[in-house]
Amino acid sequence: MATKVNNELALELYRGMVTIRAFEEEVRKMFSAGLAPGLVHLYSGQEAVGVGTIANLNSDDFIASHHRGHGHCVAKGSDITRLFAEIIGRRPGYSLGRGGSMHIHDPETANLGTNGIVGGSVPLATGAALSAKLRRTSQVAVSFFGDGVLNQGILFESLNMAALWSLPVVFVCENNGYGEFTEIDEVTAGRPYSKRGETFDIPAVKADGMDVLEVYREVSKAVVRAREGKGPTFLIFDTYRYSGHSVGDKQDYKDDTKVKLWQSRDPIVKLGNALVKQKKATRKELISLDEEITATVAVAAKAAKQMPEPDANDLGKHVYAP
Ligand SMILES: Cc1ncc(C[n+]2csc(CCOP(=O)(O)OP(=O)(O)O)c2C)c(N)n1
Repeated sequence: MATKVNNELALELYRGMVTIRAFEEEVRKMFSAGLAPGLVHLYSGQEAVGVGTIANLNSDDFIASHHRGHGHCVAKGSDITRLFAEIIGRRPGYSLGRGGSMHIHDPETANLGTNGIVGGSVPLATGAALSAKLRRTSQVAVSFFGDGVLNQGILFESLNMAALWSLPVVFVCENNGYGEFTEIDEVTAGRPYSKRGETFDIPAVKADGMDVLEVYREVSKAVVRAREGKGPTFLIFDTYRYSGHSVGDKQDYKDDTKVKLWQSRDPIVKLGNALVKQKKATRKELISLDEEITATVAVAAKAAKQMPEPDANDLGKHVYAP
């Protein structure tokens, strides 16, 4: 099925990716200024995967994210000031400022949260899909996970259940080439990695994660399939993280030539060039859009920094179900 991407959608995808890039730059500054407790893992470079995937979802479709998950939260529609607030430990944040970068959750956007447990998003999304099926809704669940999850048992258990029960779940592997400081190809058997889906008779596709339109089209087919009750899809998007594993990583394990090659395939530049070439936008319009978004994100970051710190009385909240 060919999915048409109209002008409005293409601009929405562009806007989404620029917002995430600007957001992550602010987070980098916050961490460097000592404002963000714990670690932060930036999504810059991978924007096309989150934005192209989530553009296919309704507000009540579930996502489950990973430790590099700010971009997913932004794309799903969370308020960026509250996201910043959570990351720097301020009370108006999504987890009352107690969770930080890897413990953001937003029930209003059906976001089951960022997650410090590598692979944690896989059973969460599979469970949400089971719940949608049992409740007979048309909701779909997306699990975002890194290539580091390709060798984890929980992935195989979840794929088995999802296939067996035809669950409406889309497995989205963001293959950014590294698990912490190790090249994934050095530690992972079974090529292409999409075969992991095929083993369970799940349609599996490997596609370009630097091309937001390609991501959009592949996920669109998977979401239609899930909504029609035909079960899961396993997608692997090849992408790249521009930053280190977490902010502060010197990245001396990266090969300069490879870095330049991936940067030359930047998803924002790629879509921007296509929009200009197809006369859907002028270069000037795109530059002013970039500036406008960057300024809006900076205002949100500033507002978050002025917010109050967590309240000690909130300590026990959200620990037990009401
Ligand atoms: C279950 C578990 N094992 C190990 C870790 C430590 N750890 C944190 S991030 C990470 C690498 C994950 O790599 P990948 O899934 O490829 O994601 P990326 O960081 O490349 O985006 C590891 C091993 C963890 N948080 N959870």
